[in-house]
Amino acid sequence: MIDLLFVPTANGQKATILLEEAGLEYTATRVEHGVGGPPPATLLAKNPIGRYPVLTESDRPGGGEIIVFESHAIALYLADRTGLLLPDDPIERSAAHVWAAVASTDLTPTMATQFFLTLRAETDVSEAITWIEAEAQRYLRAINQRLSEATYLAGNTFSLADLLTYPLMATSVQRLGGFTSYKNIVRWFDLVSNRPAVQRGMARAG
Ligand SMILES: N[C@@H](CCC(=O)N[C@@H](CS)C(=O)NCC(=O)O)C(=O)O
Repeated sequence: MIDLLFVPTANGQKATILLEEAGLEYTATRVEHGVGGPPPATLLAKNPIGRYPVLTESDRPGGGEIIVFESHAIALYLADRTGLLLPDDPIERSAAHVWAAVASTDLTPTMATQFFLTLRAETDVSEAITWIEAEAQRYLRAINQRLSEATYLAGNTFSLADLLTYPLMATSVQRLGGFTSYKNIVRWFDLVSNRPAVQRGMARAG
């Protein structure tokens, strides 16, 4: 049995659309997390960093409980578990890993920092905002260029790279303005938006 703890943010949406695309049965518990509040002990017992989403799989055939946190690790766990979400072709598979990493280690932290600087910071951080928004545009330009040469981020095959990127485009990136100028991202965004599993996952964590 798979249970997901999530907050309704892009990271939570990544986990729910991954689970929907993986076609696995799961329960999902939405947590209302106060800004800056201390993580509850029950969360820290599963994820010492104290962040959501967290996936727990219990009642496994081999026994024991598996706990996975970090949305990127959740994606890889579900790919291993199902044989889905990663292309078989080695060139596309390596591209899927590259663009999934761009989403997880570059664009996501950049957008999280932009969120804090623009919506939470209480002192003048305009220089830092200019810098972080230029960084975000740098990643968007690269993703837009990638999608000028391929249907999906991995190539011809839809993969976990698309799933880890999509919620960022649906939510965080919209804060920057100018989204529609990235024509290839918009074309890809519409394609991914039409997938029923993506729609279910977004609704579940919306
Ligand atoms: N790198 C983590 C980031 C997770 C993350 O930032 N989660 C946020 C919600 S989007 C959270 O739990 N924030 C609560 C906190 O930091 O106390 C992942 O990809 O799962």
